[in-house]
Amino acid sequence: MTGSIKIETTRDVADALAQGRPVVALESTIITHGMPWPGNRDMALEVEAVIRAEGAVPATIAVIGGRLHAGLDEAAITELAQASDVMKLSRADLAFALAEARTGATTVAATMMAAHLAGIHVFGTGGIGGVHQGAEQSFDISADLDELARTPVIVVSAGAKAILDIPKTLEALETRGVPVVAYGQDEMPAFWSRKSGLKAPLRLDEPGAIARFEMIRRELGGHGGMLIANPVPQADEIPASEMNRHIEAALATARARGIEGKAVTPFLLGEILTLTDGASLKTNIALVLNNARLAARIATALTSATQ
Ligand code: PSU
Ligand code: MN
Repeated sequence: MTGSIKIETTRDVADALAQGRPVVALESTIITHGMPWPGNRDMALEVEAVIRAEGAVPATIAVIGGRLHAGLDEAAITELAQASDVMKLSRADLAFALAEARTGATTVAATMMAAHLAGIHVFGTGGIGGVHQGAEQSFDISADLDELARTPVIVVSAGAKAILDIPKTLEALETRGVPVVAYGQDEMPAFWSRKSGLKAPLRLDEPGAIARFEMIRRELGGHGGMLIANPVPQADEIPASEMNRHIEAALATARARGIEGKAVTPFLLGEILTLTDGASLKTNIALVLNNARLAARIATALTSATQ
């Protein structure tokens, strides 16, 4: 009984996919576990509007009552953004939520799986999961990294947060054969900050160049995903020097409270939000919008390249 999972698509997603027009996948964990209400709903709706303004169709991915959705309408997004007890679904739990008729938000890993199933090649988000600080003790390495290695979806992010060990995250991606491409600069961006102090493995400056790179990767075969690291716009950035002390404080609180497993990333995000007095949220929203715009342009370039 393979291939029997039905993906519920909105009409505009179904039409765009059938006609080979650009579609951009969006994750839902960022809505339910990454930002507080009502900023999370506003962000999710604005992101969709940005993608539409670029001539592409947004497809927010989530599991609602055991059904896998690619594309949610405004009412569904609003309901999800306010809901409590929503599961956080990564590769390990996606099938569980479908089997048990649960409601869950998809992480980068599970969103990539669903996007690939639906035939969507580009996905815009904020930050990916990676190798956590202290991973040599905790073994906490996000399933997002293995998903990038195996599933052929282009993920547009603002780099990785410094709540992660960025050098180890880059090493793990290199080991797994995942291209990491900084957009428009040599340096790897660090989410709230344009700079991380680390050179990115690769650099490209145009959506068309990313599409050409992707087409050659397809020809080579067995190509998996790639990570685009798009720096937050200058006007919205919070310098690393300022963020680092908040990150240190959040990590110390997490250690003191013994936060583990799936709870680590949402806990750190919530702590940092409080510590920055909401400033981190404003930057977070700005960078997600910026990534959505680039994702739509890459999806558009890819549809032209494949026609
Ligand atoms: N990083 C962020 N914001 C987020 C996440 C990560 O800056 O919302 C979410 C994404 O859904 C990502 C997930 O896929 O957390 C990673 O969680 P974990 O480290 O438990 O794999
Ligand atoms: Mn983890």
